[in-house]
Amino acid sequence: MPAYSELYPVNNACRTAQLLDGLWRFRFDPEGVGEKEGWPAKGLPEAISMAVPASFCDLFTTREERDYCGDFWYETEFWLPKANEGTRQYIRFGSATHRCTVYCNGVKVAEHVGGFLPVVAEVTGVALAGQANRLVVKVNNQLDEVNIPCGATQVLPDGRKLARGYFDFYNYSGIHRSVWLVTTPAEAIQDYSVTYELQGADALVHYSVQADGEQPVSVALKDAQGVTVAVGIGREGTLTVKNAHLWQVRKAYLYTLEITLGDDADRYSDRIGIRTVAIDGYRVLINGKPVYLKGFGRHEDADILGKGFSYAIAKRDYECMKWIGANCFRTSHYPYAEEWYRMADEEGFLIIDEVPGVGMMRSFANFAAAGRGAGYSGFFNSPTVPELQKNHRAALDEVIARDKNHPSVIAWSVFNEAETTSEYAGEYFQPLFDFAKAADPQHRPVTGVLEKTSSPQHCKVWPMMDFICLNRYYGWYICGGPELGKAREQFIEEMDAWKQVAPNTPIIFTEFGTDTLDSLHKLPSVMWSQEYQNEYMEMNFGIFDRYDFIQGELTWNFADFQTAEGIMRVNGNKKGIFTRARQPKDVAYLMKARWEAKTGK
Ligand code: GCB
Repeated sequence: MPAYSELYPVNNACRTAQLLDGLWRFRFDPEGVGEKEGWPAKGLPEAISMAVPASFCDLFTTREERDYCGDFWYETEFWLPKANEGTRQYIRFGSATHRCTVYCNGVKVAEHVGGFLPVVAEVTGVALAGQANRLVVKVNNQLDEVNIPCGATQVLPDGRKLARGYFDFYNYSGIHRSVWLVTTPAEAIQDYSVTYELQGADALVHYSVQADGEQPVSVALKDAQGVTVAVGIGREGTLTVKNAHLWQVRKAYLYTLEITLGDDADRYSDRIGIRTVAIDGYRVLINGKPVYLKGFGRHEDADILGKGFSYAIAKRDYECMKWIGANCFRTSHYPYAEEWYRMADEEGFLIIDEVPGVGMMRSFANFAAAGRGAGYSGFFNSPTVPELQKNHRAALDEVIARDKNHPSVIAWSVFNEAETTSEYAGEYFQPLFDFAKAADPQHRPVTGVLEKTSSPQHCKVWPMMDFICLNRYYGWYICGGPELGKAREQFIEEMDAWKQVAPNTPIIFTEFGTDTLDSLHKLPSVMWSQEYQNEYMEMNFGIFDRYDFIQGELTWNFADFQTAEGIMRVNGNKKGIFTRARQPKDVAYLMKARWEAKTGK
């Protein structure tokens, strides 16, 4: 478990959660002089204003600022009302990309590595009531091979650093998610978890609560009308819910779990959904019933905001995903803002929750190498691998702690397109798979996402997976355009090989797609035209329907998104089913017709 509580901030009679979002002070620190010059205590000299939450990148008008790589600093102030004396106080960042050090009134209060999970800094005793408290954060967005996502930091002839990801999304950086000032009682509820068992029409909810001190814990479960349906006493126990309303795919039902410490010393409430997840042969079961996964690999990505969270964008995206008949998405290639999961809980969407285990193949265009099955760079036999593995494991630990109670989360994805063909990769991943399985109280399926080289014959990791995720681009990176027929044959050949080795394991396609310009129509089709995107999809759907063990199709990508510059990218990746402005390309109507008709297999 991470050293701090991952509980999402709430306001109630015992706790407060105040958003610190807004315009903060900001400056770059290319020489890394901030600490030496005393910025944590004195504040940032010659600072400019900066929006929080947002990526800083697309708010600027020069290339140097947009592509800035190195240390950069944020500063704001916050007040603790005098009434808060006797409480414990925390500053909670939804994320800071990719690593940060947090200072309050000049005192270092937290350090965190990993850009897509919360950072919690306790400021009790450091922040003073009845005065303005200075909050200063140093963030750094360099890439290397010991942190995830992996990449390199190049130094240009003029001395500037440039982040070069071994991955296909722009290295958006900044404080991407909301920042909260949280107060709790001195003795507080720190965490809770729930697991479910279905017994006919009834359900058993096994709960466990972690809290400070020795005070007794009680819990109450309320239905959607606010009626208490079960109560429990003790830090662990089982609630019996008669005639339980199950949380179902695209038909969510949420109960509220209310936890009380002592005689109202602390309270915490959360919405939970009663459902089970299991793999049975080649089927994925939710509440014991098979479900065929339909949807997307996505990104947190939008014009101007970069990877900054916005409820407006998330709302539009859920409306588009509902319109098209989707039921699932993968948080490619990193854990998303918590609000995405809370909305999925309400909408009944399924999530494959991925950690930033991406870029584990040394190449600046590994999407192409991977797509063609050309990649082998000896990535996992480097001496720095133990340190990488430690960070990778920490990300799994933190994501499971953060997301374990979401009914929407049905699986953990340990990596995307790692170089899984060496013995070293097997040794690297086995402990991570074991860890993820054990750390999750619900023991959800654990998976990873395989590129083309990770064939059934050569991949060392697929036997560790509860279901196998494949990214395949037959008809795009392999045999595109006039060779679409040949692409189909090769695709069948590969799927027959999978059928030989794993006929009883579900296969989910987690990527397939074509770059497509919404401005380009062409009869007959050419690659990049909307017509070609349709033909490619029809070919892929034909393959998916041929095999029983293919139990899901999550296309790449929900929307066009920003990447690094290069000759294969036209101001970003254009494989969206929707444009970056979230308008449908022609293919969206094809997918809508298919997905609305397709209820299972
Ligand atoms: C992949 C990667 C994804 C890329 C995609 C592409 O295999 O997993 O990050 O964006 O291919 O479009 O090339």
